Amino acid sequence: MVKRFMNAKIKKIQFLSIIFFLASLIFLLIFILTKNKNNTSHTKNENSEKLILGFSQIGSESAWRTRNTQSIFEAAAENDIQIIFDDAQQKQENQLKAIRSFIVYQVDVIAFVPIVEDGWDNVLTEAKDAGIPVILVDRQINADPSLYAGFLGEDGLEEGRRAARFLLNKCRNRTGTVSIYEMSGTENSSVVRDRAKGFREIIASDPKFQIIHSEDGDFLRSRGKEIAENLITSSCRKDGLYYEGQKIDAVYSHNDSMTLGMLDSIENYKVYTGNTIIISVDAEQKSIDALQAGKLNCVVECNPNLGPKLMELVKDIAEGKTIPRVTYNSETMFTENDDFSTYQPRGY
Ligand code: GYE
Repeated sequence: MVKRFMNAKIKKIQFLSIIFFLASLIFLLIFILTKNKNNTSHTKNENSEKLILGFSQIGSESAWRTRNTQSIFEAAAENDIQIIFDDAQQKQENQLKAIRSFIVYQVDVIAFVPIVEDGWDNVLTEAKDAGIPVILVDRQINADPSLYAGFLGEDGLEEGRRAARFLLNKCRNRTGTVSIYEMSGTENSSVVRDRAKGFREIIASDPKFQIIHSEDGDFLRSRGKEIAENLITSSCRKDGLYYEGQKIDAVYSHNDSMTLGMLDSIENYKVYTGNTIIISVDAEQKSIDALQAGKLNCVVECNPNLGPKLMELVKDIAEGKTIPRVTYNSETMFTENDDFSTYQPRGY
């Protein structure tokens, strides 16, 4: 009796052991297959016909940026190029992560808008080691030039020069100092450095032009509004804009978003700025509307429509061609002296 009971017990343990072993084997097989599948999903399908572009955009801080992104997506679709897109939410660390993920995915080309000039050498070295060419879009960087194939974007220096030339011409008959207040964009970005440098290069020709203050508005409408509000509330004057008691004769704003924010506060506080020369950069529709309404004097264009040219460069690189180190987009300027009936809709 006891023997029979023991035999039954042993058989039951053996049966359970076999079940456990089979279950473990099945689990292991599922784990391996799933892991392999995940690994392959991180790398592109080698048979993929389409060119794959990894694109890291800095964010959506302005209408200009939004149009820039749209232009790139539209052009990619027209050229049958697949985009892997990342919005960095204005953080460089997110761009570094995105570029590394593009490398893992083995995209054909990487393009990105470097939010600031420094801190790109390591990740671009990784891209170079992976054999993936890189194109800088919109902004430039301080890095070994061999780490990227070329730059496509605006000539920020010339944009700054155009703004200054307009101001010099506007004030050519004015005697006495012309006090300039500058609202600059994102600190340490190449475009801010260039727009500031180009502007200063031209006004340096006449000592009556003095920049009395430069404030970082980070290209944001909210900051432009806040900067103007601080000027207005601290001066308690309604007959113009003042900085530390000094009348501001001209405002040089590095982008329309900040300019429009400044106009918001001017309107909210009902300040008279009819004698204040306001110069802005970008040329989004709202700033052109403000120019035509007499609220601005000059709008320097910075063309966000980089998509078509970028796709040409991507295809050239993918075919092993060398691309130009620098490719500028065509840009112009709009001023109070124009025949506004000739203006076309800006599209952003
Ligand atoms: O002027 C501004 C955007 O990098 C040229 O960034 C671009 C600038 C543009 O936020 O509106």
